[in-house]
Amino acid sequence: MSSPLNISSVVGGVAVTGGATIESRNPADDSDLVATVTMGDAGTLVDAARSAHRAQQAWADVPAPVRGRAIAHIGRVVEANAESLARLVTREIGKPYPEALGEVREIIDTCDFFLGEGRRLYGQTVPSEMPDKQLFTFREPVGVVTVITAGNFPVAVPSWYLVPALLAGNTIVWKPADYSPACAQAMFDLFTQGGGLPDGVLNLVHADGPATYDGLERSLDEGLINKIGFTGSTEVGSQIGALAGKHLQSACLELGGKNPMVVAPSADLDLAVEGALFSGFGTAGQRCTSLGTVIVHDSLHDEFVRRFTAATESAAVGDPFGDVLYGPMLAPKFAERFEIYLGWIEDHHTVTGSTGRGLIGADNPRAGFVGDPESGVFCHPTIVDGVRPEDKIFLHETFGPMVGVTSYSTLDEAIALANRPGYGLSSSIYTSDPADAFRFRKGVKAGMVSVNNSTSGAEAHLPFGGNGKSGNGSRQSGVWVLDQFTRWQSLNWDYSGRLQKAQMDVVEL
Ligand code: UN1
Repeated sequence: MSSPLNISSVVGGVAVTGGATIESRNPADDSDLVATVTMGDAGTLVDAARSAHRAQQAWADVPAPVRGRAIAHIGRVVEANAESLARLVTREIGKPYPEALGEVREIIDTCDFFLGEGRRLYGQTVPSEMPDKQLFTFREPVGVVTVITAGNFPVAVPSWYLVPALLAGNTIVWKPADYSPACAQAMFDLFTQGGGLPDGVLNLVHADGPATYDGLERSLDEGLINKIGFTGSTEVGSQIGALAGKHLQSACLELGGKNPMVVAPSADLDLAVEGALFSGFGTAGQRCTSLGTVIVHDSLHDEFVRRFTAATESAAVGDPFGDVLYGPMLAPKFAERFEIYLGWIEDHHTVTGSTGRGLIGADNPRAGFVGDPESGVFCHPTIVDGVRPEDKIFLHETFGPMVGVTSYSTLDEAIALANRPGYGLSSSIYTSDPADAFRFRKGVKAGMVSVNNSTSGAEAHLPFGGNGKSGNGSRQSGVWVLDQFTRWQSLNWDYSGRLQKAQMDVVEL
């Protein structure tokens, strides 16, 4: 057990001391204090936005390829510290160590991708409708970006915002989740290590939800913020989107999911079970891409449920540094919420997949358990068969280790079921029939579709994002995210030496 860290907000390169403190504890072992955090308030957020605002022009004036070099440097620093960062992720939020290492890999991949983008921040040359005139487009940074992130991916998902936003010449106020402050501090230290980023370019603010909302509103009123990047719940996302819209600024929203997996008649059943296990229960079901409901063809339903239950019952849950399918919930509040979701299970449902529901405790032990369930927040994996389209469990995200199962007879019916909850983040189909796969891709209203792979585990250079209740259509990752962090400026250059009027001085053929 390492000694606890003392951390606070960092504004303009200076630590902000004084104020209420909170603790961050290891969710697998409550006696392990990870960090004590001095919390900021709305004023801290406004100060950070002012600091970012002051630093923005100078950062935008740094040539984009040089900003790309700063990103390359960050990638190298993260790579050199990958294991210690991953260990901290596992310790602070309980994500199994191999997954945490994968998460750190995702930061490095993101840096690798964007370092080259510094030399490719292309605009266009565009023909004019008039002679002796040339048109151009340029990508300009939006200005100051406020980034508010969840703690289930406490380092990878922030990098999806931070890396491209910095590369494009923006400055940042980052408000991480209150249950992963140490991961945020470590990430901040790695990003600013070596002086690649001048003070004020990246600011870190620890604040609770109400203070954040208040600080955002005040910053928007002062005209300090030009974009909000938010990953979190659909409810909060819609409030953030409304706040940004009221001030004529936009938000990039990455929200919840109720991600469906269709198992078609020609599916490889073992592969489908493996995919369901990984995306249903990996990260204790606490990914936005986690599997919500398996929609399995009538002909395979019973066999699928039998194999899925058997695989789930033999998977270990426990110490996230051990060989487990998943560890504890991210923080106690997620276990409390999971108890509420368990309350949604109705009489007509059949519950399998674990030796009990809800929290794992000493009086309710589970085969394969390798941690101490008494000192951490661990939940049983729960398969709920027989869910119906009108059930709460079918319609709403249950951020935890719970997977619903229902059945279908025609592909159109499966697609309608997949779309019914109104989210639209990730989805998958298991089939060996290409026609099924293409029809599903076209019919499902999700931003991401997998064929013969699970709903989780998107690669870092494809567009990531959702529709409906999963977001406002914005996409992260790859070149597409640059549309979030830049705005197009057009240039109209007339070298004719006379006033040429568009739409009026028409050149006839
Ligand atoms: C999230 O849960 O917010 O595709 C992101 C995945 C991960 C990212 C999940 N690469 O499952």
